[in-house]
Amino acid sequence: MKNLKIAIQKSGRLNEKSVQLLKNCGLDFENYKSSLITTVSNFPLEILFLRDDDIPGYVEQGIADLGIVGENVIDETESEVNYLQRLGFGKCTLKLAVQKDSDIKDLRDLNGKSIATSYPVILKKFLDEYRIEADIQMISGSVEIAPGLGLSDAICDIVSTGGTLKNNGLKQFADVRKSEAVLIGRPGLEDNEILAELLQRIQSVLMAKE
Ligand code: PRT
Ligand code: ZN
Repeated sequence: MKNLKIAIQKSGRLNEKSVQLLKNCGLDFENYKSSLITTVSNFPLEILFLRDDDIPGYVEQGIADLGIVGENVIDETESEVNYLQRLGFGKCTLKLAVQKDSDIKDLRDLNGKSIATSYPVILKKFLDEYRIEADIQMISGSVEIAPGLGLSDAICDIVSTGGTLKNNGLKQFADVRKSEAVLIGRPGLEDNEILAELLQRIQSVLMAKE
């Protein structure tokens, strides 16, 4: 049977835990930071190391069979992939936040205001659902400094401990979406035997942790 390919984050918040999960499944592989693809020596699997933003697209197109990525990235890229397993790490919440002394107290107060975010697709859907018309300012990083610089009235960004919001004089006021790392599969992979074996191992690792 042909090797499967799994895409995981090359570096960043999900890299280490993704690698650890695969190692805990008994998979033996070299984890050289410089190589973008590695072959597992004792299981029919290759590992691709990618930017997290690219993972859902690779899986949707079938270039990778599987991927480990945050649900927030899947939603933002609107990729058609199959959710196979929640993985219990990379937990965070996409939240709306404003400056501590802001007049914005609830969702309706966002009408006519500007919101900086790296998640314009998710934010637009959320605002539409609540019939709020706000101006979405797309920025790709350091979103938390936007209100202080006068670029926006509010932000929509990922929060885990809340420390970054606090350090930038911001307070959260609404949750947009919770997220964690998940295993995704390409369409059409459902009956694959290698996947079945890998899933069983992943589930045993997750159960042992509980
Ligand atoms: O290079 P690449 O594109 O692969 O990585 P990236 O920089 O886009 O993503 P990365 O590594 O920062 O995050 C990968 C995934 O981890 C995200 O898509 C989320 O699913 C998940 N995750 C979990 C987080 C956080 N926690 C998190 N705290 N992603 C980002 N953050 C950032 C957030 O943007 C904010 O700036 O951390 C800051 C807030 O953290 P606290 O603890 O101060 O609240
Ligand atoms: Zn990214």
